[in-house]
Amino acid sequence: QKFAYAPAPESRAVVELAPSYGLFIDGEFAEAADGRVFKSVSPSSEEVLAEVARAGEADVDRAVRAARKAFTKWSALPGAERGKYLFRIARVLQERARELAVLESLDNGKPIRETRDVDLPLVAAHFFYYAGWADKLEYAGCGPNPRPLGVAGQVIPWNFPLLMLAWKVAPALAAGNTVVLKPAETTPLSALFFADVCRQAGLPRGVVNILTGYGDAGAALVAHEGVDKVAFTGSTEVGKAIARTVAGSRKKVTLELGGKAANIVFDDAPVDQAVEGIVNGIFFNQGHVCCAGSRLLVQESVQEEVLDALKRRMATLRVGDPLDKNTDIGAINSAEQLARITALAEAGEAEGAERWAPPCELPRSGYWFAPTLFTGVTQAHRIAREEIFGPVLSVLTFRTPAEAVEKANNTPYGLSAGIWTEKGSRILAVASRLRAGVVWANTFNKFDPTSPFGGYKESGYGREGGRHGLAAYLAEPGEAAGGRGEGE
Ligand code: TXE
Repeated sequence: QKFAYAPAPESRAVVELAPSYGLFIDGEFAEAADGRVFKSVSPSSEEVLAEVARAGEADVDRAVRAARKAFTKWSALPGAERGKYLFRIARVLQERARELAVLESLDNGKPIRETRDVDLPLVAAHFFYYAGWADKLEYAGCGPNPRPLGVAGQVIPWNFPLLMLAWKVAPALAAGNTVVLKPAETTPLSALFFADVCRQAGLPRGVVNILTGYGDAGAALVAHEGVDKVAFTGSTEVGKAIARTVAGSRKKVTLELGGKAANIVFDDAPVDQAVEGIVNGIFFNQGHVCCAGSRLLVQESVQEEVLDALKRRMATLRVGDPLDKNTDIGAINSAEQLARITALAEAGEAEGAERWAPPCELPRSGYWFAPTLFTGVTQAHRIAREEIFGPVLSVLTFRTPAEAVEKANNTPYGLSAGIWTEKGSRILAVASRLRAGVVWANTFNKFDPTSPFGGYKESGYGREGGRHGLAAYLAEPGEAAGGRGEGE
């Protein structure tokens, strides 16, 4: 039974985990060529959930070949037929939503309330949305005879494992590409369950291939000469390395990298509403969010009122078991990430900022970090400049809208920002001067498959979601032929 995988009966919310899982190549689960494996650990309990095959170069090659072979038929299908497969995948995802939500919470550490109410509904929504595009590609903005690019090599992070997969797989397939995807090493399981969803939906073999493994497998995938399009979400450092790898090749690339978003609260904002937005902005998903509102810029005149209300609200946040429906903040995804957050928080203190956290008892086993606030932060502090990617908020103040804009833009990143004010004119004036791909007004962390998402500056380039996300998987008008198929 080593690589057999038995899906849990649809009617049950529990996840049945096999002791080990294989790579998903050409419609089959298979061992890595060199037999290597690694363990996926639950960050909330440190228990080993399963052993997973670790892909190497030979497996990357095998998966890319399978995807190339499948491309010939897949890209030649009428769009409406491809759309039907995507609709079927979306339906199966909905049917198995509870099982997948539990699995994601176990493997990632995020609260079940989020996987159940945010991740899984959005995952299905992306497949429904792009299913509808599959027979309307001529409206994607790439000319009257849209053509897919070929094989997409996709590398995703661990913060929204299934959602990042959906952002990448759904538009790729709708546009007629085939896919080789590598999930992050700390969260490999939901991508493998997704492989099973594809089988259940009858997706032809080789159209989606999943390679679990580490950064070396990701590097081999993006470098493989059979890959036509690279899509990456992860750290800015790895994004830059990938950009260097593909430079000068025919490969198209989109990169969605780090962020250090400003959440700007003006003195006329309703305080309670703004506080909810601040809390959602930085504590949603333990702050493991590229667009997290990790810098609070609050107007000096209301600083005290806002911080008092924020501290009261933070004291009500429940940290603990991700499978408890009352949990607000789950586990930090890995020991490495916990070490990064801890080191940056210590740097905040060492550099003279004032640290505050509500009293909260953290579980004994697993990786945990209390919701934390730093005041007295200046722009010189590391915690104001570097992405922490954890439940840590740095508070800065401003006097005028111009100063707010200047501080918000004073970062190498440019992914997102938030504005809290009653004045519509101020929203428009400030938003148009913020160098951020997404600007939310009187809300935060709102996602929708119809909206393009992506950054400026060191937050990467290209857009995912909406029509723009589809165009990223189509050849430009007049461009030479897209990917070639291989053999039958
Ligand atoms: O990211 P990596 P890590 C930020 C966040 C976090 C930091 C480090 O600040 O603290 O990055 O996280 C694969 N070629 N973000 O180390 O290494 C890797 O296996 C190809 C922000 O986890 O970038 C995984 O699948 N692929 C971010 C994926 O890249 C490589 C989300 C991301 O891992 C590779 C995650 C290589 N050379 C972290 N090396 C966001 N934008 O949301 C690694 N990988």
